[in-house]
Amino acid sequence: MISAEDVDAFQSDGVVILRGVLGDDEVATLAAGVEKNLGALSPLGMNATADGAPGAFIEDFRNWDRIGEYESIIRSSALAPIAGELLGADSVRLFHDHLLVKEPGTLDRSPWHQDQPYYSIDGAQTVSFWIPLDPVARESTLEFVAGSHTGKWYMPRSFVKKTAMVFEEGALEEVPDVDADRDAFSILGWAMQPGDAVAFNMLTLHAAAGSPTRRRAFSLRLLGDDVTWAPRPHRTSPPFDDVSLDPGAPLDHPQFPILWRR
Ligand SMILES: O=C(O)CCC(=O)C(=O)O
Repeated sequence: MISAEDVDAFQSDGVVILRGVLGDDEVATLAAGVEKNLGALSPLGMNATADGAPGAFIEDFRNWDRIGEYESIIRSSALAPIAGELLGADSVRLFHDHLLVKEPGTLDRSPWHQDQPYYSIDGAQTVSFWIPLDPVARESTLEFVAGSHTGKWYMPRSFVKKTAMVFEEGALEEVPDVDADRDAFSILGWAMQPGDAVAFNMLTLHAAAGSPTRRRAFSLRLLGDDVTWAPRPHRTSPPFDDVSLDPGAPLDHPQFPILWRR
C-alpha cells in the first residue's frame, strides 16, 4: 500500500502523507468508536481547552482495550504492516491510541512540540498515524518541521499552562519559536480527507491550528524493534502507572501487543 518514495520521505523528513489508507468502512468503524469514547471518557480524558476559550479540545488516551472499534482497526487495518515498512522493522508493537477532537470554533492551537519527550520510551523506530475522521483544510491540519526528528529532544510542556512535564525544568532545550520565523523552517502540511493519514516519527516537531469546523482525529502510536522502556523523573503523558518494566527492557507487556511480524 505504500511506495519506496513514501518510505524515503518518512525516513528523511520524519513525516509522510498517506492517502486513502483506511477504507470507508474502517473510517465508519473508527467514527463509531470515537462517539463511544466521547460519550464515556476514560480517567485520562479531558477538555484541554484554555479556560474560557471557545469550542473544546477533547483528548483521551489508551482506550483500545475497552472500545472494540478501536481494537479492530488497530489489529486488522493496514496501519501496522505499513508501520513495519516505514520503520524497516521486523515487528510492530502497539504503544497507545490517542483521541484528539476539536469541536467547531476551537481557537486553541496545538503548539509546536515533539511527542517522544512526553513518553517513557527510548529508540528511533517510532511512528504515529494521525487520522482525521472529518475533512481538514490546509489551515487547520497538522504541520511538521521536516527533518526535525534527527535533531535534539525539546522540553515537553503542558499545552495551555506551559508547565514543565516529564523532565526537570531546564533539563532539555526549549522548542524553537517556529511561528516567529516560519521561512527559516521547512514546514510540511496537507489538506486531508477521512481515510488519509499522516505518519510521523515521534521526534518530528509538529503543531496544529484551531478548527472552525468539527475535527475528530484518532492517532495510533506504534513502535519498532529498537524501542525500549525508559522510566522518567516525572509522570509521562499518557501515564503508564499500571506498567512495571525494567529500564532498557523491550516493551513485553499485555498493554503493548505485537501487531505485525515481517
Ligand atoms: O490534533 C492535534 O491538534 C495535535 C495532534 C498531535 O499533537 C499529535 O497527534 O501528536
